[in-house]
Amino acid sequence: MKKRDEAMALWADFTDGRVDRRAFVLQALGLGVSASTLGAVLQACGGGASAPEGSVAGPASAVEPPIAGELRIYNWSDYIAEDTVPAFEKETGVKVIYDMYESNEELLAKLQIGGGGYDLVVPTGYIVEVLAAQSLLAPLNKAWLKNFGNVAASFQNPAFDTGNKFSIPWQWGTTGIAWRTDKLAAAPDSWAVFHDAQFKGKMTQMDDSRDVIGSWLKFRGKSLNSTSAEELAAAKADAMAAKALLKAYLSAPVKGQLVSGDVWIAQLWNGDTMQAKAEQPAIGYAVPKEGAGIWLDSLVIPRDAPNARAAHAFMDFILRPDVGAALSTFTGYGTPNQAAMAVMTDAVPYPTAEELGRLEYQKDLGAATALWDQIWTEIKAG
Ligand code: N2P
Repeated sequence: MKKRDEAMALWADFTDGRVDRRAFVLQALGLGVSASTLGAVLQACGGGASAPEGSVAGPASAVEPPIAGELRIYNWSDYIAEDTVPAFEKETGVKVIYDMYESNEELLAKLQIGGGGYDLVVPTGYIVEVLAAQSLLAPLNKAWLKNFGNVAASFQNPAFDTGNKFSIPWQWGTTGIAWRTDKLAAAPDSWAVFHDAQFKGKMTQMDDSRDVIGSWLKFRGKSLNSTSAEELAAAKADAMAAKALLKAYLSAPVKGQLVSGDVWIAQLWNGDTMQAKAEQPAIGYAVPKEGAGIWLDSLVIPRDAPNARAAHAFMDFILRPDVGAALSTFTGYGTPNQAAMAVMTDAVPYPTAEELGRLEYQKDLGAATALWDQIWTEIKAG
C-alpha cells in the first residue's frame, strides 16, 4: 500500500473508533505526517481541546515528538552569528540545512508556491501578516518556548501578529543611508542625496520595491505605506530621476562595494552597514531628516514544516540571553531580547522618542500591492 493509502486507512480506523487517539498519532507520525498537519487534523475533528492555548494541537498532549532529524532554515544573508547553528547542532543532534535569500518578496514567492520544505523562515512584520492571512503559517506551541519571557515587553504582541500566535522576534532595525566618511564632507541628511549628480555612478538603492518606493514617499512627506495613486506616481518620478544616477539596485551584497570604495552612498539597513564598517572604518550611517523605515523581523514556522518540533527548539535556543547576544553582536542589529541586551556591551539602543517620530513601520498594502508591483516593474524596466 502507498503511504497516502495507508494514511487514509488509518484515518478511517481512527474516525470509526477502531484505533485510539494515541495510536493514531504515533502511526501517523510514523507515516511521515507532520506534527503541524496532524495538529490541524485533530483540532478540526474536535480532538484538540486538551492542547494548550494557541498550540500545535494534539501531538503535544498525545505524544511529545523528539527533538531530532533535520531542520531546514531559510534566512536573509549575513543574518546569524557564525557559531549559532553549529552550537545548536552540537547540543541537540539536529542537522541544520541553511539557505539564504535577499528580500521578503523572494521569501514570499517561495512559500506561496509551496517550495523549499522549510521549517523556519524570517519574514519582516508586514510579510508575517500576509503569510498568516493566507494560512501559510503553523501556530506556535508556547509550551515549547520556555524562554519567551526574555523578549522585551515592547517587542511582544506586535500589531502584525497579536498574541505572538505565529512569530517570535529575531532582530529589529532601520533602513537608512550608508556612506563613506572619507569621500563625503558631511553625512547625507536627506533622501535628496540620490538626486545629486556629483555622486553619479557611486550610489545604490536597495533591490526592494518597498524600500525604494518607500524612501521616495518619505522624501515627499508621505507615508511609506501609501496606497494613493497620485503619491505613488510622484514617488515613481523621483525614483526614476535617482535611477539615472545609480550604479545599481543592490541590497545586502552592496557591502563589499562600500568597503572597496566603488560605492560611496548606499541605501542600506543599519546592521549590514555596521558589518561593512567592521571591515572599513570610514563608513557611517544616517537616517534622513524626512524619515525612514523601521522593522522587526521574526522567526515563523511554515504551515507544512516537516519538523515543527525542532523549529520550536531552535526558536527557544535563540531566545536564550547568551545566544541572542551573540546573534546581535554579529549582525549589528537591535536585539528584541531584553535578557540578551543586559549581557551585551555594545547593544543598539532602543530608538529614542525623537527617532521614533521619524521612523515608520511597513504594513501590508492589501489590494494596493498590485499597484506597487506594477510601479516597481516600470521603475526597473525604465
Ligand atoms: C540581512 C538583513 C535583513 C534585514 N542582512 C531586513 N529586514
